[in-house]
Formats: sequence, C-alpha cells, structure tokens
Amino acid sequence: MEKTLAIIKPDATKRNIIGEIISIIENSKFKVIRLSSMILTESKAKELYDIHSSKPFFDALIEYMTSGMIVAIVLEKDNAVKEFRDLIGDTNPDNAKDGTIRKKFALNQSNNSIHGSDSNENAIKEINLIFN
Ligand code: IDP
Ligand code: MG
Repeated sequence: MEKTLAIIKPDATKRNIIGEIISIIENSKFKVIRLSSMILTESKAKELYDIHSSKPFFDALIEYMTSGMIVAIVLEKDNAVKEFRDLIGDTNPDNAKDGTIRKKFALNQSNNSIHGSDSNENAIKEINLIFN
C-alpha cells in the first residue's frame, strides 16, 4: 500500500489541534502506521526543505519549523500521496478548498499547520529522514 509523510507543524501543535487534525485524517480512511512527536533539528528541517533553499522565505521557514513540537505521521492508503495532498489543500489557505485541513486550520501561507509529501519518491526520502 502507498505511503506518505504527514507533519503536523508547530503552529498547530501550539494551538491544541493535534487530535482534531488526526481525526480528520483517520476519518478520511488513512491508516496511521507510525507516529512520533519531536522538535526538528535545524539540519533535518533544512534537508526536508532543501528544494526551497534559495527562496526568500527559507530562513523564516527553518526558524518556524524548528520553533516547537511537530508530530510526524506515516500514513498508508491507496494513492496516499495524491489523496493526502488533496486533503490538506493549497499551500495558501486563502486558495485552499472548503473541507481541507489548511482551509480549516492554517493561519497563513507560512504557518499552514500541515505538511504532506508531494511524490512517492519524496515520501520515501522524507520518511527515512524523519524516522532515522
Ligand atoms: P507545500 O507545503 O504546499 O508543498 P511549498 O511551496 O513546497 O508548499 O512550501 C513549503 C512550505 O514553505 C509551505 O508549506 C509553507 O510552510 C512555506 N512557504 C511556502 N511558500 C511560502 C511563502 O511564500 N512565504 C512563507 N512561507 C512559505
Ligand atoms: Mg512542497
């Protein structure tokens, strides 16, 4: 079965909505197969977002992602990568569809509550990065 990595980001763990977010995920028929809370090291955060290293928001993104606890979750479902991206919604909550996690919880385009892998290849890389 296909796997993807979800990360409940620091803005969400700070607002006591971990349970609500996991409920939405489970109610959408994703199976939680691994789950761990942690504070990301700067080095892991930089590797996770390596593709954005030349963007103007990169330093702020690393600062934010290491600013508090995250909850990393390996999810399993048929077509997990795409289905989970659909469930989380657009990066910018103003553009996210109704019923998506980011529409419901994201504060803005940066503090957007949840991460989801964008390809099978990245899902495998990210799961190895976070859980090793
Ligand atoms: P994604 O999380 O929907 O895949 P990406 O464009 O890959 O979005 O960006 C990764 C993360 O970087 C976003 O989830 C968000 O936290 C942050 N980010 C993206 N674009 C911006 C921006 O324009 N300003 C500030 N932060 C951003
Ligand atoms: Mg992305």
